[in-house]
Amino acid sequence: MRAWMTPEVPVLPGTGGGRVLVHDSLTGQLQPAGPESGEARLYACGITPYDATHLGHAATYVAVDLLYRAWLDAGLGVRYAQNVTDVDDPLLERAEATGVDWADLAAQQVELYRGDMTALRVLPPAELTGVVESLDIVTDLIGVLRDEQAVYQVPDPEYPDWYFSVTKASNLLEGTGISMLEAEHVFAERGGDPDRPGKRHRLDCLVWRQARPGEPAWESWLGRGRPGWHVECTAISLAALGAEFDVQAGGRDLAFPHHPMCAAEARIATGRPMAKVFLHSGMVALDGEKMSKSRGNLVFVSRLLADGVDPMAIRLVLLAHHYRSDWEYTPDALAEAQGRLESWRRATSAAGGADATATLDAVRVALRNDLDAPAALAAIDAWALADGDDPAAPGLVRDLADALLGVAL
Ligand code: 5CA
Ligand code: ZN
Repeated sequence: MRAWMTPEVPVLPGTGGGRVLVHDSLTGQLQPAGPESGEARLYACGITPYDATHLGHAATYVAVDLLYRAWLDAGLGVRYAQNVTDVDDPLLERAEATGVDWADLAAQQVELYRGDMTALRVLPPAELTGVVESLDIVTDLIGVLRDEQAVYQVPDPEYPDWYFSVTKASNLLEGTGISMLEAEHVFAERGGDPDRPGKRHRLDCLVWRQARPGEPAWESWLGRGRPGWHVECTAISLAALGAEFDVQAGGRDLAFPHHPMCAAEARIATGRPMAKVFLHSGMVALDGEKMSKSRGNLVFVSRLLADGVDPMAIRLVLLAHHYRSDWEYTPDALAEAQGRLESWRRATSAAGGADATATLDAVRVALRNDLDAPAALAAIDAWALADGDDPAAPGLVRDLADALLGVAL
Protein backbone atom coordinates (compact mmCIF):
# COMPACT_ATOMS: atom_id res chain seq x y z
CA MET A 1 0.00 0.00 0.00
CA ARG A 2 0.98 3.62 -0.39
CA ALA A 3 3.28 5.07 2.32
CA TRP A 4 3.24 8.84 2.77
CA MET A 5 4.95 11.95 1.49
CA THR A 6 8.71 12.24 1.90
CA PRO A 7 9.71 15.46 3.65
CA GLU A 8 12.70 17.31 2.30
CA VAL A 9 15.96 16.60 4.14
CA PRO A 10 18.50 19.44 3.94
CA VAL A 11 22.06 18.39 3.10
CA LEU A 12 24.54 19.35 5.81
CA PRO A 13 28.24 20.19 5.38
CA GLY A 14 30.45 17.07 5.62
CA THR A 15 29.32 13.76 7.03
CA GLY A 16 30.77 13.95 10.53
CA GLY A 17 32.89 11.08 11.79
CA GLY A 18 32.06 7.68 13.15
CA ARG A 19 29.41 5.03 12.82
CA VAL A 20 25.89 5.18 14.18
CA LEU A 21 25.80 3.20 17.42
CA VAL A 22 22.58 1.89 18.94
CA HIS A 23 21.75 -0.22 21.96
CA ASP A 24 20.95 -3.74 20.78
CA SER A 25 18.40 -5.17 23.16
CA LEU A 26 19.39 -8.75 22.48
CA THR A 27 23.01 -8.34 23.60
CA GLY A 28 22.44 -5.31 25.82
CA GLN A 29 25.44 -3.69 24.12
CA LEU A 30 25.97 -0.52 22.17
CA GLN A 31 26.66 -1.73 18.63
CA PRO A 32 27.38 -0.18 15.24
CA ALA A 33 24.15 -0.25 13.25
CA GLY A 34 24.27 -0.35 9.48
CA PRO A 35 27.23 -0.94 7.18
CA GLU A 36 30.29 1.30 6.98
CA SER A 37 29.23 2.32 3.51
CA GLY A 38 26.47 1.47 1.08
CA GLU A 39 22.92 0.76 2.10
CA ALA A 40 21.48 0.16 5.57
CA ARG A 41 18.42 -2.07 5.75
CA LEU A 42 15.76 -1.29 8.31
CA TYR A 43 12.44 -2.87 9.27
CA ALA A 44 10.04 -1.24 11.70
CA CYS A 45 7.03 -3.10 12.98
CA GLY A 46 4.06 -1.07 11.85
CA ILE A 47 0.67 -0.31 13.31
CA THR A 48 -2.32 -2.50 13.83
CA PRO A 49 -4.72 0.02 12.35
CA TYR A 50 -7.16 0.96 15.06
CA ASP A 51 -6.65 3.64 17.72
CA ALA A 52 -3.83 5.11 15.62
CA THR A 53 -1.77 7.20 16.03
CA HIS A 54 -1.29 7.72 19.75
CA LEU A 55 1.79 9.38 21.22
CA GLY A 56 3.33 6.00 22.07
CA HIS A 57 3.21 4.94 18.42
CA ALA A 58 4.52 8.35 17.37
CA ALA A 59 7.42 8.16 19.86
CA THR A 60 8.47 4.80 18.45
CA TYR A 61 8.33 5.94 14.82
CA VAL A 62 10.18 9.17 15.63
CA ALA A 63 12.93 7.09 17.29
CA VAL A 64 13.20 5.01 14.10
CA ASP A 65 13.23 8.24 12.11
CA LEU A 66 16.25 9.48 14.10
CA LEU A 67 18.12 6.35 13.08
CA TYR A 68 17.14 6.84 9.43
CA ARG A 69 18.28 10.47 9.54
CA ALA A 70 21.55 9.63 11.33
CA TRP A 71 22.31 7.06 8.63
CA LEU A 72 21.58 9.52 5.81
CA ASP A 73 23.80 12.08 7.51
CA ALA A 74 26.60 9.52 7.77
CA GLY A 75 26.39 9.10 3.98
CA LEU A 76 24.51 5.80 3.87
CA GLY A 77 21.60 4.84 1.68
CA VAL A 78 18.63 3.40 3.55
CA ARG A 79 16.22 0.66 2.51
CA TYR A 80 13.30 0.85 4.91
CA ALA A 81 10.26 -1.41 5.10
CA GLN A 82 7.30 -1.38 7.46
CA ASN A 83 4.24 -3.60 7.72
CA VAL A 84 0.63 -2.85 8.57
CA THR A 85 -1.14 -5.53 10.58
CA ASP A 86 -4.35 -4.99 8.68
CA VAL A 87 -5.95 -8.26 9.70
CA ASP A 88 -5.62 -9.54 13.28
CA ASP A 89 -7.80 -10.39 16.28
CA PRO A 90 -7.80 -7.00 18.05
CA LEU A 91 -8.65 -5.15 14.83
CA LEU A 92 -11.49 -7.57 14.09
CA GLU A 93 -12.77 -7.30 17.68
CA ARG A 94 -12.81 -3.50 17.45
CA ALA A 95 -14.61 -3.59 14.10
CA GLU A 96 -17.18 -5.99 15.54
CA ALA A 97 -17.66 -3.94 18.72
CA THR A 98 -18.20 -0.71 16.80
CA GLY A 99 -20.21 -2.21 13.94
CA VAL A 100 -17.71 -1.07 11.30
CA ASP A 101 -16.42 -3.21 8.44
CA TRP A 102 -12.91 -4.37 9.46
CA ALA A 103 -11.37 -3.42 6.11
CA ASP A 104 -12.92 0.05 6.24
CA LEU A 105 -11.67 0.53 9.79
CA ALA A 106 -8.15 -0.48 8.74
CA ALA A 107 -8.15 1.76 5.64
CA GLN A 108 -9.44 4.74 7.57
CA GLN A 109 -6.87 4.29 10.37
CA VAL A 110 -3.97 3.81 7.96
CA GLU A 111 -4.98 7.07 6.30
CA LEU A 112 -5.02 8.83 9.67
CA TYR A 113 -1.59 7.38 10.43
CA ARG A 114 -0.23 8.63 7.08
CA GLY A 115 -1.46 12.12 7.90
CA ASP A 116 0.08 12.04 11.37
CA MET A 117 3.44 10.78 10.12
CA THR A 118 3.46 13.45 7.40
CA ALA A 119 2.70 16.19 9.93
CA LEU A 120 5.49 14.93 12.20
CA ARG A 121 7.96 14.85 9.27
CA VAL A 122 8.70 11.17 9.73
CA LEU A 123 10.54 9.76 6.71
CA PRO A 124 8.35 7.11 5.10
CA PRO A 125 9.39 3.52 4.39
CA ALA A 126 9.90 2.72 0.71
CA GLU A 127 7.41 -0.06 1.26
CA LEU A 128 4.44 0.05 3.58
CA THR A 129 3.06 -3.44 3.28
CA GLY A 130 -0.26 -4.73 4.52
CA VAL A 131 -0.75 -8.36 5.49
CA VAL A 132 -3.79 -8.67 3.25
CA GLU A 133 -1.68 -7.78 0.21
CA SER A 134 1.05 -10.20 1.35
CA LEU A 135 -0.84 -13.47 1.68
CA ASP A 136 1.22 -15.19 -1.01
CA ILE A 137 4.55 -14.38 0.57
CA VAL A 138 3.23 -15.41 3.99
CA THR A 139 1.90 -18.76 2.79
CA ASP A 140 5.10 -19.34 0.78
CA LEU A 141 7.17 -18.76 3.92
CA ILE A 142 4.97 -21.16 5.89
CA GLY A 143 5.62 -23.66 3.08
CA VAL A 144 9.37 -23.28 3.60
CA LEU A 145 8.88 -23.79 7.33
CA ARG A 146 6.81 -26.90 6.61
CA ASP A 147 9.65 -28.31 4.50
CA GLU A 148 11.85 -27.88 7.58
CA GLN A 149 9.20 -29.63 9.74
CA ALA A 150 8.87 -26.44 11.74
CA VAL A 151 5.09 -26.07 11.44
CA TYR A 152 2.26 -28.47 12.24
CA GLN A 153 -1.51 -28.57 12.55
CA VAL A 154 -3.21 -29.03 15.90
CA PRO A 155 -5.39 -32.16 15.90
CA ASP A 156 -8.60 -30.19 16.17
CA PRO A 157 -11.19 -31.68 13.78
CA GLU A 158 -13.06 -28.40 13.44
CA TYR A 159 -10.19 -25.91 13.29
CA PRO A 160 -6.86 -27.59 12.46
CA ASP A 161 -4.87 -24.34 12.81
CA TRP A 162 -1.18 -24.25 11.92
CA TYR A 163 1.52 -23.54 14.52
CA PHE A 164 5.21 -22.77 14.43
CA SER A 165 7.23 -25.20 16.50
CA VAL A 166 9.47 -23.14 18.80
CA THR A 167 11.57 -26.15 19.78
CA LYS A 168 12.96 -26.07 16.24
CA ALA A 169 14.60 -22.76 17.15
CA SER A 170 17.83 -22.95 19.14
CA ASN A 171 16.60 -21.01 22.16
CA LEU A 172 13.73 -18.60 21.88
CA LEU A 173 14.45 -16.97 25.25
CA GLU A 174 18.17 -16.39 24.65
CA GLY A 175 19.06 -12.77 25.38
CA THR A 176 15.55 -11.88 26.52
CA GLY A 177 16.43 -12.28 30.20
CA ILE A 178 13.08 -13.90 30.98
CA SER A 179 12.22 -17.30 32.44
CA MET A 180 9.97 -19.84 30.75
CA LEU A 181 7.20 -19.12 33.27
CA GLU A 182 7.35 -15.39 32.62
CA ALA A 183 7.55 -16.07 28.90
CA GLU A 184 4.28 -18.03 28.98
CA HIS A 185 2.60 -15.24 30.90
CA VAL A 186 3.76 -12.49 28.52
CA PHE A 187 3.00 -14.69 25.51
CA ALA A 188 -0.62 -15.10 26.72
CA GLU A 189 -0.88 -11.35 27.41
CA ARG A 190 0.32 -10.48 23.92
CA GLY A 191 -1.98 -12.56 21.77
CA GLY A 192 -0.54 -16.04 22.41
CA ASP A 193 -2.50 -19.13 23.42
CA PRO A 194 -0.34 -21.32 25.72
CA ASP A 195 -3.33 -23.45 26.75
CA ARG A 196 -4.56 -24.42 23.29
CA PRO A 197 -5.02 -28.20 23.33
CA GLY A 198 -2.96 -30.15 20.84
CA LYS A 199 0.01 -27.77 20.72
CA ARG A 200 3.39 -29.42 21.02
CA HIS A 201 4.88 -26.62 23.11
CA ARG A 202 3.01 -23.97 25.09
CA LEU A 203 4.93 -21.17 23.32
CA ASP A 204 4.28 -22.44 19.79
CA CYS A 205 2.70 -19.56 17.90
CA LEU A 206 -0.14 -19.53 15.43
CA VAL A 207 0.92 -19.07 11.81
CA TRP A 208 -2.37 -19.83 10.03
CA ARG A 209 -5.83 -19.70 11.54
CA GLN A 210 -8.58 -21.63 9.80
CA ALA A 211 -11.66 -19.57 8.96
CA ARG A 212 -14.15 -19.05 11.78
CA PRO A 213 -17.69 -17.99 10.98
CA GLY A 214 -17.88 -14.27 10.29
CA GLU A 215 -14.10 -13.79 10.10
CA PRO A 216 -12.28 -12.72 6.93
CA ALA A 217 -10.49 -15.64 5.30
CA TRP A 218 -8.58 -16.49 2.15
CA GLU A 219 -8.06 -19.73 0.24
CA SER A 220 -4.56 -21.23 0.47
CA TRP A 221 -2.79 -24.57 0.59
CA LEU A 222 -3.06 -24.33 4.41
CA GLY A 223 -6.84 -24.25 4.21
CA ARG A 224 -9.20 -21.30 4.07
CA GLY A 225 -8.04 -18.88 6.74
CA ARG A 226 -5.74 -16.01 7.65
CA PRO A 227 -2.17 -15.54 8.90
CA GLY A 228 -1.09 -15.33 12.53
CA TRP A 229 0.73 -12.26 13.74
CA HIS A 230 4.49 -12.97 13.98
CA VAL A 231 4.88 -14.74 10.65
CA GLU A 232 3.62 -11.66 8.81
CA CYS A 233 6.64 -9.60 9.88
CA THR A 234 9.02 -12.46 9.12
CA ALA A 235 7.62 -12.80 5.60
CA ILE A 236 7.26 -9.08 4.85
CA SER A 237 10.71 -8.13 6.14
CA LEU A 238 12.53 -10.98 4.37
CA ALA A 239 10.74 -10.21 1.10
CA ALA A 240 11.56 -6.50 1.29
CA LEU A 241 15.06 -6.62 2.75
CA GLY A 242 16.49 -10.14 2.52
CA ALA A 243 18.02 -12.06 5.41
CA GLU A 244 20.32 -10.52 8.02
CA PHE A 245 19.22 -6.95 7.58
CA ASP A 246 20.63 -4.28 9.86
CA VAL A 247 17.93 -3.29 12.34
CA GLN A 248 14.49 -4.49 13.38
CA ALA A 249 12.74 -1.80 15.39
CA GLY A 250 9.64 -1.39 17.47
CA GLY A 251 8.41 -0.59 20.94
CA ARG A 252 9.71 -2.60 23.89
CA ASP A 253 6.39 -4.44 24.04
CA LEU A 254 7.62 -6.28 20.94
CA ALA A 255 10.84 -7.49 22.63
CA PHE A 256 8.96 -10.66 23.54
CA PRO A 257 7.47 -12.71 22.00
CA HIS A 258 7.10 -10.88 18.69
CA HIS A 259 10.70 -10.23 17.67
CA PRO A 260 12.25 -13.48 18.93
CA MET A 261 9.41 -15.40 17.26
CA CYS A 262 10.05 -13.61 13.93
CA ALA A 263 13.79 -14.21 14.29
CA ALA A 264 13.30 -17.91 15.04
CA GLU A 265 11.09 -18.40 11.99
CA ALA A 266 13.53 -16.49 9.78
CA ARG A 267 16.51 -18.47 11.01
CA ILE A 268 14.82 -21.75 10.17
CA ALA A 269 13.62 -20.49 6.80
CA THR A 270 16.89 -18.87 5.65
CA GLY A 271 19.58 -20.40 7.86
CA ARG A 272 20.62 -16.88 8.78
CA PRO A 273 19.65 -14.34 11.45
CA MET A 274 16.80 -12.02 10.56
CA ALA A 275 18.15 -8.73 11.94
CA LYS A 276 21.61 -7.93 13.27
CA VAL A 277 20.37 -5.43 15.87
CA PHE A 278 17.07 -5.04 17.73
CA LEU A 279 16.12 -1.51 18.62
CA HIS A 280 13.36 -1.17 21.21
CA SER A 281 11.85 2.09 22.32
CA GLY A 282 10.48 2.74 25.81
CA MET A 283 6.80 2.88 26.60
CA VAL A 284 4.91 6.13 26.75
CA ALA A 285 2.36 6.31 29.56
CA LEU A 286 -0.56 8.48 30.54
CA ASP A 287 -1.87 8.78 34.09
CA GLY A 288 0.64 6.26 35.39
CA GLU A 289 -0.16 3.48 32.90
CA LYS A 290 1.34 2.48 29.53
CA MET A 291 -0.63 4.16 26.77
CA SER A 292 -2.43 1.23 25.20
CA LYS A 293 -5.43 0.48 23.12
CA SER A 294 -6.68 -2.07 25.62
CA ARG A 295 -6.60 0.49 28.47
CA GLY A 296 -7.95 3.30 26.31
CA ASN A 297 -5.69 5.94 27.96
CA LEU A 298 -4.65 7.46 24.67
CA VAL A 299 -3.53 10.86 23.45
CA PHE A 300 -3.88 10.96 19.68
CA VAL A 301 -1.56 12.95 17.42
CA SER A 302 -4.57 13.77 15.24
CA ARG A 303 -6.47 15.14 18.27
CA LEU A 304 -3.58 17.45 19.18
CA LEU A 305 -3.28 18.58 15.55
CA ALA A 306 -7.03 19.23 15.36
CA ASP A 307 -6.66 21.34 18.51
CA GLY A 308 -4.18 23.50 16.62
CA VAL A 309 -0.99 22.22 18.25
CA ASP A 310 2.08 22.78 16.07
CA PRO A 311 3.27 19.33 14.87
CA MET A 312 6.87 20.41 15.49
CA ALA A 313 6.00 21.00 19.16
CA ILE A 314 4.60 17.44 19.30
CA ARG A 315 7.82 16.20 17.77
CA LEU A 316 9.83 18.13 20.37
CA VAL A 317 7.77 16.54 23.17
CA LEU A 318 8.81 13.14 21.85
CA LEU A 319 12.46 14.12 21.33
CA ALA A 320 12.79 15.48 24.87
CA HIS A 321 13.00 11.87 26.10
CA HIS A 322 15.69 9.39 25.22
CA TYR A 323 14.02 6.77 23.06
CA ARG A 324 14.89 3.97 25.47
CA SER A 325 13.32 5.55 28.53
CA ASP A 326 9.74 5.06 29.63
CA TRP A 327 7.99 8.35 30.21
CA GLU A 328 4.65 9.89 30.89
CA TYR A 329 2.90 12.45 28.74
CA THR A 330 1.66 15.60 30.50
CA PRO A 331 0.29 18.87 29.10
CA ASP A 332 3.26 20.60 30.82
CA ALA A 333 5.60 18.72 28.50
CA LEU A 334 3.74 20.17 25.55
CA ALA A 335 4.00 23.70 26.96
CA GLU A 336 7.73 23.21 27.47
CA ALA A 337 8.15 21.99 23.89
CA GLN A 338 6.22 25.00 22.59
CA GLY A 339 8.58 27.28 24.54
CA ARG A 340 11.60 25.52 23.05
CA LEU A 341 10.19 25.77 19.54
CA GLU A 342 9.62 29.51 19.95
CA SER A 343 13.14 30.02 21.29
CA TRP A 344 14.68 28.09 18.37
CA ARG A 345 12.51 29.91 15.85
CA ARG A 346 13.45 33.29 17.29
CA ALA A 347 17.18 32.48 17.23
CA THR A 348 17.15 31.01 13.71
CA SER A 349 15.23 33.90 12.22
CA ALA A 350 17.83 36.43 13.45
CA ALA A 351 20.35 37.95 11.01
CA GLY A 352 23.22 36.25 12.82
CA GLY A 353 24.06 34.00 15.75
CA ALA A 354 26.86 32.28 17.62
CA ASP A 355 29.09 30.10 15.45
CA ALA A 356 27.19 26.81 14.97
CA THR A 357 29.84 24.43 13.65
CA ALA A 358 30.38 23.02 17.15
CA THR A 359 26.60 22.70 17.52
CA LEU A 360 26.45 20.61 14.35
CA ASP A 361 29.23 18.39 15.69
CA ALA A 362 27.53 18.05 19.07
CA VAL A 363 24.19 17.08 17.55
CA ARG A 364 25.85 14.57 15.24
CA VAL A 365 27.83 13.04 18.10
CA ALA A 366 24.72 12.85 20.28
CA LEU A 367 22.61 11.13 17.64
CA ARG A 368 25.29 8.68 16.59
CA ASN A 369 25.63 7.74 20.25
CA ASP A 370 22.41 5.72 20.61
CA LEU A 371 20.15 8.42 19.16
CA ASP A 372 20.56 10.71 22.17
CA ALA A 373 17.93 13.30 21.23
CA PRO A 374 17.85 15.03 24.66
CA ALA A 375 21.60 15.78 24.32
CA ALA A 376 20.96 17.08 20.79
CA LEU A 377 18.18 19.37 22.04
CA ALA A 378 20.46 20.67 24.81
CA ALA A 379 23.13 21.56 22.24
CA ILE A 380 20.64 23.58 20.18
CA ASP A 381 19.17 25.18 23.33
CA ALA A 382 22.67 26.37 24.27
CA TRP A 383 23.26 27.78 20.78
CA ALA A 384 19.92 29.61 20.87
CA LEU A 385 20.92 31.29 24.13
CA ALA A 386 24.43 32.28 23.04
CA ASP A 387 25.18 35.61 21.43
CA GLY A 388 26.99 36.03 18.16
CA ASP A 389 26.90 37.64 14.75
CA ASP A 390 27.86 34.85 12.41
CA PRO A 391 25.45 35.33 9.50
CA ALA A 392 25.72 31.66 8.45
CA ALA A 393 24.75 30.29 11.86
CA PRO A 394 20.95 30.64 11.86
CA GLY A 395 20.67 28.89 8.49
CA LEU A 396 22.99 26.09 9.57
CA VAL A 397 20.99 25.47 12.75
CA ARG A 398 17.73 25.53 10.82
CA ASP A 399 19.16 22.92 8.43
CA LEU A 400 20.61 20.69 11.11
CA ALA A 401 17.45 20.75 13.23
CA ASP A 402 15.49 19.71 10.16
CA ALA A 403 17.92 17.16 8.71
CA LEU A 404 18.90 15.41 11.93
CA LEU A 405 15.92 15.90 14.22
CA GLY A 406 13.11 16.37 11.70
CA VAL A 407 12.19 19.68 13.33
CA ALA A 408 11.39 22.27 10.66
CA LEU A 409 11.75 25.77 12.13
N1 5CA B 1 1.32 -4.32 14.40
C1 5CA B 1 2.11 -4.62 15.55
C2 5CA B 1 3.57 -4.72 15.21
S1 5CA B 1 3.88 -5.87 13.93
C3 5CA B 1 1.90 -3.57 16.64
O1 5CA B 1 2.50 -3.71 17.69
N2 5CA B 1 1.05 -2.59 16.36
S2 5CA B 1 0.66 -1.43 17.40
O2 5CA B 1 -0.24 -0.56 16.67
O3 5CA B 1 0.18 -1.98 18.61
O4 5CA B 1 1.94 -0.63 17.72
C4 5CA B 1 2.67 0.05 16.73
C5 5CA B 1 4.08 0.38 17.24
O5 5CA B 1 3.98 1.27 18.36
C6 5CA B 1 4.83 -0.86 17.75
O6 5CA B 1 6.22 -0.70 17.42
C7 5CA B 1 4.64 -0.79 19.25
O7 5CA B 1 5.71 -1.41 19.93
C8 5CA B 1 4.63 0.71 19.49
N3 5CA B 1 3.88 1.11 20.72
C9 5CA B 1 2.63 0.72 21.07
N4 5CA B 1 2.27 1.30 22.25
C10 5CA B 1 3.31 2.09 22.63
C11 5CA B 1 3.57 2.96 23.77
N5 5CA B 1 2.68 3.16 24.72
N6 5CA B 1 4.76 3.61 23.82
C12 5CA B 1 5.70 3.44 22.83
N7 5CA B 1 5.51 2.64 21.75
C13 5CA B 1 4.35 1.97 21.64
ZN1 ZN C 1 5.97 -6.77 13.66
